[in-house]
Amino acid sequence: MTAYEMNFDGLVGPTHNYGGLSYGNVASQNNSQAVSSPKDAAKQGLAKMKALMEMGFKQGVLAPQERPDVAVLRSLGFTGSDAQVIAKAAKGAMPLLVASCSASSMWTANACTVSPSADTADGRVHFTAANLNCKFHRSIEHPTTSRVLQAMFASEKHFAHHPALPAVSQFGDEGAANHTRFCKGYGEPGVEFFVYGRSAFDSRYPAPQRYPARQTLEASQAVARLHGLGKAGVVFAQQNPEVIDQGVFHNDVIAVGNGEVLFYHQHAFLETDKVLAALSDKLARRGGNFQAVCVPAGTVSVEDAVKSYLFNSQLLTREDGSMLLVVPEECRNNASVWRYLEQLTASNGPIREVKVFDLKQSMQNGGGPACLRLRVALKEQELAAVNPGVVMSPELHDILVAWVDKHYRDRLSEADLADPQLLIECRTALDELTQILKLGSVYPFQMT
Ligand code: SUG
Repeated sequence: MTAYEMNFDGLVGPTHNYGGLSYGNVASQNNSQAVSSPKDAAKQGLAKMKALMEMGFKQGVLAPQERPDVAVLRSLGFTGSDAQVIAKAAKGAMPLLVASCSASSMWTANACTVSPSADTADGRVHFTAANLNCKFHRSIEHPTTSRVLQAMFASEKHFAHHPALPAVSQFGDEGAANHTRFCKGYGEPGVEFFVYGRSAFDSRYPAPQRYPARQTLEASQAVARLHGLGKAGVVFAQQNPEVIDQGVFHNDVIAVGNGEVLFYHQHAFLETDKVLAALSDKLARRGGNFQAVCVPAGTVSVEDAVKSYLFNSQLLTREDGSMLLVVPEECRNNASVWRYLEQLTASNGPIREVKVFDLKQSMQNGGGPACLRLRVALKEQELAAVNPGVVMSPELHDILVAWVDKHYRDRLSEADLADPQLLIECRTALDELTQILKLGSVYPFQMT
């Protein structure tokens, strides 16, 4: 049976800015208050989508959210017209306005966790929206995320949608950023790998000291239950708390998997040998031959991994079965990382090619190639049931570039977020976008 992995990249929204909102995410903290370019950010993302589409990979696009989120500001007690709500927040509580403007939904690896139909009890593709409740600016994403996902994957015959888990820290869930799937073929039953940072209820699990662990074991277990994943097809592993304290706020900053391959840093996990043995054993029972590609700390330090985002890469299977690694330009600018990559692709291992992309606007907020995409493994009939409006094509790419040129600002500073005109610009742009992507009404301003 033919099946594919399709990547749905987040289209960067018109309010992309550097709010310094993510404590524990080094890039977000370091670039706080820098002037952003929403236009460049969106175009950098679209260029990656186009390049991967042209290489023959299935590519889709996930729409951004309505920002500023005036409804959230109202829920916090700001009143009056939309313009007054924004003005009052700007005057009395700038951090809340900044949070309500974040374009963070661009990192669609955090939109939800996806389990392909070959793994689930009812044979449908399951989606659980991530509550992202560790950060206020991200915790407000899931209601719109759920509506957008429903509009993209509407067929109840093929797709099942679950709302976000209860929004408390015990069930902190960051979606696919802490989830990888191993399989022999995308349409065959695989092994789903859930990586958590701490346990909410069991103090035997060591927690990081400095930065928050966003994902809990209990959230990962709940998602596995909701998706109807059998024990044989699931492995849970704890992230090494020491790397969280060095800026690895999601597992996809230190490991990436695809097919039968796990590409990871030596210090990524706790009890690594046990984790690898479980993955290898369970994948073998599914007919797969697990391959682990470990990057030793002596070759690439955790600090260099975080700076370069070596592991926040897309690992993609080419037609000949070998793999391509899509990395951000920061990898080429890091001597030890680039040396390593040259050796890696020259060796006899599964990863044979590296492609470099300029994603600087997203990278400065801690989002690399892997953050920007949501992977959905689909069988032929499921692919046919995806809303065709969100499937990337040369025409759609050109339409979206023109749409960005028409609506996006070249520069955005914190002070600009208080401009009531920005809200009008965003709503105008998004109204047009829902028509381009054939999503129907998914934004709060379209539903009143
Ligand atoms: O949640 N940055 C995001 C980056 C998410 C990256 N995603 C994955 N690793 N999958 C975050 O920390 C920064 C926003 C700001 O500071 O303006 C931010 O939200």
